[in-house]
Amino acid sequence: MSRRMFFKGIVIATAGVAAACAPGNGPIRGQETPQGADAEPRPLPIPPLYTGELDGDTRSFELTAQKGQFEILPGTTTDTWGFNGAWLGPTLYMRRGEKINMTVHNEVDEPTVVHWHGVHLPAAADGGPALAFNPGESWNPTWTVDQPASTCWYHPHTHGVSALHAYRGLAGGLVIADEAADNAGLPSDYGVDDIPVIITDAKFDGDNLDETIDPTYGLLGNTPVINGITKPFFQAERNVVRLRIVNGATMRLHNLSLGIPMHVVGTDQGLLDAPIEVDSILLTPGERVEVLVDLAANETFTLRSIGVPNNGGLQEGEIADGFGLNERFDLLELRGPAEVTDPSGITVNQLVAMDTLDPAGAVEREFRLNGFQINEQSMDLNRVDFVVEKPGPEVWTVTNENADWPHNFHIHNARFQVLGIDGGELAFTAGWHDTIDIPPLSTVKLLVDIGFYPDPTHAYMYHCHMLFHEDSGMMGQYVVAEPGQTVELKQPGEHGH
Ligand SMILES: [Cu+2]
Repeated sequence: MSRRMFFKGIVIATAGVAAACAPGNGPIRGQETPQGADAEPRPLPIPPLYTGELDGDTRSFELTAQKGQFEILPGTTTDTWGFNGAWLGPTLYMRRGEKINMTVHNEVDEPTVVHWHGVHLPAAADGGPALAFNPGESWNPTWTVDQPASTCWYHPHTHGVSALHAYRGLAGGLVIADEAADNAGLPSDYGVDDIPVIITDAKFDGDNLDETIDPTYGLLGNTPVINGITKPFFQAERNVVRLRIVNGATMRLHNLSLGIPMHVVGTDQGLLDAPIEVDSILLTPGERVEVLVDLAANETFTLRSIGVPNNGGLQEGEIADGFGLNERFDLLELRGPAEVTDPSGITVNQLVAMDTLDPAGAVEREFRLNGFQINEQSMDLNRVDFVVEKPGPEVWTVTNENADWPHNFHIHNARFQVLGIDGGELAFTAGWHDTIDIPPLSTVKLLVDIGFYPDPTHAYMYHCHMLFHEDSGMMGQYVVAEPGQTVELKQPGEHGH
C-alpha cells in the first residue's frame, strides 16, 4: 500500500534573496523571491503510509524524533529534524474503534513532545507542553480512536519552541478512517489518487534553515515547501484526484486556488454530507481540507497560493504585506494523466451523514484574543482556565480584538461548527473544524463538541495556531473532570517518561 517516490537532486545555483530585514521594525516580506523558483520541478515526495502493527484491535506505532539532512532545495543539503527520517514524518493510518499504542522516542537534543492535532483523546495522551520529555527518553501515549474519518496531523507542542520544532521538520499527516468514509466513493489509493499535500515553508541562511524569529511576524518562511521540497510536480495516473491539504506552516495563511473548481469533501474534522464547489479556499495554520479535482488529460494545473483577499481584514496594507498576506506562490504542479480514466469526472453527490449537535442548554464561554494574550492572560502551565464537567455542546465566542494582527483559534480534543461571525468574513464555514480564522475585529461563534475523558491531573490547550503567537503566550488550558473532582495538574517531570 505504501509507496515512496525518490528523486534525484538537480544542482541549480539559487538566486540570493535580498535581506529586507530592519530589526525590530517589521520587515516587509512582500517582495522576496522564493528560493529554488528557477529550478526544474521535482517529483512530489509522498510520505510513507505507516499503518503500524495491528494486533487484534490494537494498532502500535513507533516514532522517533531525530536529526538529519535533507535536500529541501535541489542541490542543497540542509540540517533538518524529522520523524523516522531526516525531515517530516510518515502518514499515520488508523481506524475508528481501534486502540492506539504509540511510542515516541526523543533523539533530538532538546525536550520535545508530539500533539496529535485534531484527535479526540485523553489529556495525558494529547501531547500538551507539560508532557515534553527529554532527549534519550520515550513517551507511550495510548487512546481509542473514537471520531469520524478525517485528515489530522501531528507536530511538537513544547512550550515556547513549538514553531521552531515544527519549522525544523517535525510534522506529519495522520489519517483516521472509518466505514462511512470507506463507502463514500472517494479516491483512496494512497499516493496514487489520494494525495497528502503538507504545506510548510522555509527561509535559508546559506545551506541551512534561517531560524531568526521576527518580533512581529515570527518564523515566516519566504519559500513554500510541499511534502518537504520546493517546487514539486505530481504526475497523476487518474484524472479524479483527492488532495488532503494540511497547512503546516508556522505563520503563513494560504488562500489556495487551482484555476479549476475544487470540490471540498472534507474539513479538519471529517467529511461533509455533500461536496461543495469552490474556486479558492483559505487555510490558516493548522487547518486541513480535502478536495476532489478533475485533471484533464495531458494538461498541467498549478495549485497556487493567491493571496488573502482584502488584506485578510487587516486595516494596514503594509502590515498585511509583512504577514505575507498579499504574496503569491506556485505550490504544486499537478499533471493530468496521459488519458482520461474517469470520463464522467467527479460524480460523488452524497458523502456521509454528518453529525449534528443541538446547542440548546450549552455552556457558554468567551475568549478575547489580543496581542499575545487570551482574556488578558498569558499561558501559564500552572493555571487552569476552566474545567469542563459534563459532556455536551458548548458555545464559545472568540473575538480578535486586534485591528492589525491576524489570529486563528485551535481547540484540542474538540470539534466545532461555526454558528456565525460578526464584524468580519469567513468564506467557508461548512463542516466540522478544530482550527478557524478569527479575522481582525471579528467575533466568531462556535458550537463546540469536546471529547469527555475526565482526568483532573492533565490539561488540554486552546490557542492561536499562528505558532509564534502560541509560543509567545497566546494559549490557555482547560481540564475535563467529573463534577466535584479536585483538579491538580501534574508538573513536568511527574509524568513518568
Ligand atoms: Cu495569533
